[in-house]
Amino acid sequence: MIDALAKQIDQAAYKHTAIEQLTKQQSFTEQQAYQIQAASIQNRYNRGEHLIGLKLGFTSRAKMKQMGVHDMIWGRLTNTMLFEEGDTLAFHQFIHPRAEPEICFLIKQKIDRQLNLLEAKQYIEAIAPAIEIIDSRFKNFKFSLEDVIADNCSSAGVIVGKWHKPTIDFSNLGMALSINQKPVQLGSSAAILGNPLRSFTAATRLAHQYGETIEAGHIILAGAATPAVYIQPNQYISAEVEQLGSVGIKVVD
Ligand code: OOG
Ligand code: MG
Repeated sequence: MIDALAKQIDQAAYKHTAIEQLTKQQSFTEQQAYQIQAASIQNRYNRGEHLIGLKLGFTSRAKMKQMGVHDMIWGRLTNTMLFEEGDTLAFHQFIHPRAEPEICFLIKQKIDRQLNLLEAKQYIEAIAPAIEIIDSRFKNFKFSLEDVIADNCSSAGVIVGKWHKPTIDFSNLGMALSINQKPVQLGSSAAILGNPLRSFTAATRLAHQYGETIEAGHIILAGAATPAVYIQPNQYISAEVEQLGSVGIKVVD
């Protein structure tokens, strides 16, 4: 069951074609959903992709409310999901992409256990503003918590801005998502579990619980501070974070 569902969701992502929710075919638990995610990402590794970090999702009330779910989730980021400023996002390679303003951590040293808030900063090399592109493989972007976990938490793209030393206090920074330089969502980093550092420690807990090691050079996305916004070709998408600056990317057909 796990492998068959994993193959379906991987193919939907690979062919950027929406499918019915997996839970409509077969019910499964949250734990099995993470097994489906792991098996589906194995298909990517078999195609030559590699892990570059982890992402947390539903770490803000705004996101939980938008998507009608009740719990934090985590997913895996691979090298083909990474874009740089100056690249373009090809709309046709997605299904119905949405953008979110995020904060990204760069890992300084290997982490193979749960960290607490006091020690966490020693493991962070740098922080940056980021845009996450999510693209549910399910029709109409509708899913249950189990579905979205199996779907690697809708992960599809990450654009990371300039790195900054983690010495600044990033617990309550203004954040915005803009389209064509016009803000469409406004929030604060405090919306992310009260402090994005909590997302980081949650990532260390979940990675440890599920047997993933966080390596030096990996990135961790803390989760969106605001609801996600659908994007379209010919738009310029940017995220601004107070004190960290902005990052942007152009969407083409
Ligand atoms: C799931 C991904 C959520 C976030 O930052 O909260 C997420 C989704 O909304 O499709 O990436
Ligand atoms: Mg996100």
